[in-house]
Formats: sequence, C-alpha cells, structure tokens
Amino acid sequence: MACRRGALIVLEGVDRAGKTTQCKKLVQALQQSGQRAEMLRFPDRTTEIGQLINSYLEKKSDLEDHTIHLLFSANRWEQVPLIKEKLEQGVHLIVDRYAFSGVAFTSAKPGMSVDWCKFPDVGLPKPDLVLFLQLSPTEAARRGQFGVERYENTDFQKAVQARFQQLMRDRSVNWEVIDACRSVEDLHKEIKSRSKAAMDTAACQPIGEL
Ligand code: DGP
Ligand code: NA
Ligand code: NA
Repeated sequence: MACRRGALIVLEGVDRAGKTTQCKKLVQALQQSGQRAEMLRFPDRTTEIGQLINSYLEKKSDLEDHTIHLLFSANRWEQVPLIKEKLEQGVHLIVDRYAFSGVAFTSAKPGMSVDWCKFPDVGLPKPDLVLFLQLSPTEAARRGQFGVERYENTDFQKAVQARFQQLMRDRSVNWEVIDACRSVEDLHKEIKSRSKAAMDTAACQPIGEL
C-alpha cells in the first residue's frame, strides 16, 4: 500500500476546554494547505442512536448507567466503516471526543469500573494521536456558567478530570497533553504542529485497534 493513509487525531478534555473550536480550526487549516481533512464528533447526535443520547443529555429521558454507556459506544461503532474508508482514502480525521470521554464520564459515576467501561470500545480504530486539552477547574469556572445538560457541573467535571489523568497513564495510547489556558490562536499553532508530526508517522502505518 502506498504510504499515505490519513491520520486519526482525537481531541479530548473536560467540557469548555475548547475542543470543538480547535477541531474546526485544525480542519480548516489543513484544507487550506491543500490536504484532505474532515471533522467528526462524538456523540454524533444525528443518528437514531445519537438521538437517544441527545435526549438523555438534555435530560428529556433517563437511562440506566450501563445502558447509556453502551449506546455511546454503539454510536462510535456505527461510524467505524466510514472512519476506515476515509483514512484509507488518505483523508485526515479530526475527532471531537472519542472512547476516552466514554470511559472518563461513565466511570466517574458511582459503581462503574474503568475496566467495564473500556470493554465495549475494544477494537475501535486507534487514534494516531490523542491531544488532551488540559484546563484547571479555576480556569474552567472563569469561562462562564455551565450549560443545563447532564454532566455540566463542577463536582462531576472534577471527577471526570481525575479519570482522564488515570487514562493518560496508558502508554499504549499516544497521549499528548496541551495547556488549554491560553489564546485560541496560540493553542491552534501548537495543535497544528503536533498534528503534523503525527500525520507523518501515521502515513506508513496500518490503522491500529484500541
Ligand atoms: P458535547 O461534546 O458538548 O456534544 O457533549 C457531550 C457530553 O456527553 C459531554 O458532557 C461528554 C459526554 N460524553 C461524551 N461521550 C461520552 C460517553 O461515551 N459516555 C458518557 N457517559 N458520556 C459521554
Ligand atoms: Na457539552
Ligand atoms: Na465541545
């Protein structure tokens, strides 16, 4: 196979770290430099499963903790054929949240173990790079009020942050931590240069599995 598959790059972090803004800017910058790049986001609220998740996040429905976890995972699995196809065509995929959010958010709930939470996502395409946008609770608070969705409160977000720290010790995943407490442009520059390195490395490697 020619050395030119696309890279799978994931942005993770607690809510309000700037993931969505940075994903969009990175895709735009790559496209402007003549590369093929597309953004994905999880949860993808547009599918049938995504609509169940959306209703849960908007607190219009309640679902048992294991059940909603499996739906979030299924919502990633349903995009796997598309993800593989795009990467093989040489398209870079920039992803707003992935399986790591799944594990961090669900395992922050009482009685949900990290090991159980990881299992449904085993076998998903492995990201070539996971950029973790680090934001202190103080800076997060400075960015304004939380919204009204489920999980959007300070105590839960602190628990999520702790779970992310634990997940980042897994050396089988290519984590890079970035300080998100600075201007949008500075952050963008750093994300761009770190992504470039990951794209060069990914080009000649097969797609891995989580
Ligand atoms: P947003 O990224 O703004 O669309 O918000 C999605 C919310 O859902 C956010 O609070 C993080 C949470 N979330 C994302 N993925 C998962 C997952 O797989 N499991 C659980 N329990 N929560 C998730
Ligand atoms: Na959110
Ligand atoms: Na976001």
